[in-house]
Amino acid sequence: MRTQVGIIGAGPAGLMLSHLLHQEGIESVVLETRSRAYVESRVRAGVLEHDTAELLRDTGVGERMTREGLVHTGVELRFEGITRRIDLSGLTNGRRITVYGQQEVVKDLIAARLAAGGQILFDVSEVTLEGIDTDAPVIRFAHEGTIRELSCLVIAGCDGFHGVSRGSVPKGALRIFDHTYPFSWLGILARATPSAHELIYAHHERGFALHSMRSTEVTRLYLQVPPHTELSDWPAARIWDELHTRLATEDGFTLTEGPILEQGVTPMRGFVTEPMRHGRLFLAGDAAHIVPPTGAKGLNLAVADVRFLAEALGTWLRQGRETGLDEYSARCLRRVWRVQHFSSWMTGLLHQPVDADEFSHRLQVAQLEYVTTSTAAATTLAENYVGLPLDWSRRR
Ligand code: RFL
Ligand code: PHB
Repeated sequence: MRTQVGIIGAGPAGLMLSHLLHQEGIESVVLETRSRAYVESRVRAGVLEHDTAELLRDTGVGERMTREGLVHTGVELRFEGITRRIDLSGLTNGRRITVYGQQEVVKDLIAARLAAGGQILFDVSEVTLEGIDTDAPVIRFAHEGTIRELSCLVIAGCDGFHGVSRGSVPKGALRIFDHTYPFSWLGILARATPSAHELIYAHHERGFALHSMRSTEVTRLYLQVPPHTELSDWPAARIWDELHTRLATEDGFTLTEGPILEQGVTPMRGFVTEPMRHGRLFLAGDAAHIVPPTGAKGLNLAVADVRFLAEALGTWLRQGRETGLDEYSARCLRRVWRVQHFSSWMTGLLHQPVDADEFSHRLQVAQLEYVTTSTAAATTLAENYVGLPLDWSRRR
């Protein structure tokens, strides 16, 4: 097999890249270890930045999102039993977020690629990368019982944090920045009408809690829990009790319960690979970086990476200019570190530190008061949350 761009991974990064390349008239093949049903049902992110939603619409894959996604113009911060709203749109010239499940984005992209004749091979195994230091890289893999080879001009490593691409780079060629946060998130999806119209980020002395949603019938909720938490220690009654406690307000907020459809525990880490390129291998999305989920940024960052990559590949393959490819890593990393900072800041603002004491508690409350009162501070949160423009820091 032969193609222009060999893409490893059919998550948001790989699928969006394939879709954008198709629009530039560039061929690609996507290889995915999991089945189509699995990737279409994996529950993960839910918040699309303003520009992510616009990109889906502008490139013809936003129709269902426009119909079914929930547009939000604000988020709520809850602390000391009171709720304060951040007017995201009022503070950012009308920019907003769209609540639409990651697996819905994945479904829409897969449908669009297949309808356009795009090639996605699911259920592949034994994926290895060869010749990334040459100008003729090859991906070897097993599919339907046979070993196959995909020859390409470049490889896009979009295979997530646990993929094989990053590990294919020779030792010493990449610098890794890794930070483990001392807590995890226990997340549930419940068949319950959301208890508020907007997302609620709650600071509480027992730990952070988040109220989000997927539709008018499905609520998504998260609790800060210690690392290595076992789900077996958290029967439904305990989860709901803890959510009621942490989301309570002095004016009697009521949280609607419902059957739990899905649950999981996610460790929180910050991770960055530099550079995001080695020879003819370009890393994008979670394969290159991870952020803690408090800023709702992972999927959006993955999409920003592949926008840069699609543009760079377009100028190279159509005009023969390599400057875009050479700038790819630095261009991505400026955004990656900005988002890494924002996600770390939101995490620190809202989570109970392991060494929590009255002093740290008072500091967090003082900052929450400030962020929800000062227009300058609220604008900082708002513009980062809805997403800075793609090339917000372009050096000229
Ligand atoms: P993905 O989605 O992990 O996709 C990688 C794909 O590669 C496949 N794969 C391979 N394929 C071929 N060969 C191999 N050797 C392979 N190894 C792996 C995998 O099966 C998979 O299909 O990475 P991508 O595309 O970079 O997308 C990143 C996002 O998935 C991730 O950043 C977000 O989900 C993070 N995230 C959030 N991001 C947001 O923007 N907003 C949010 O609200 C948000 N909330 C979250 C989140 C992540 C969470 N968890 C579970 C990690 C909430 C949670 C709880
Ligand atoms: C979600 O709805 O899954 C979600 C929302 C906001 C976050 C993280 C996850 O910060």
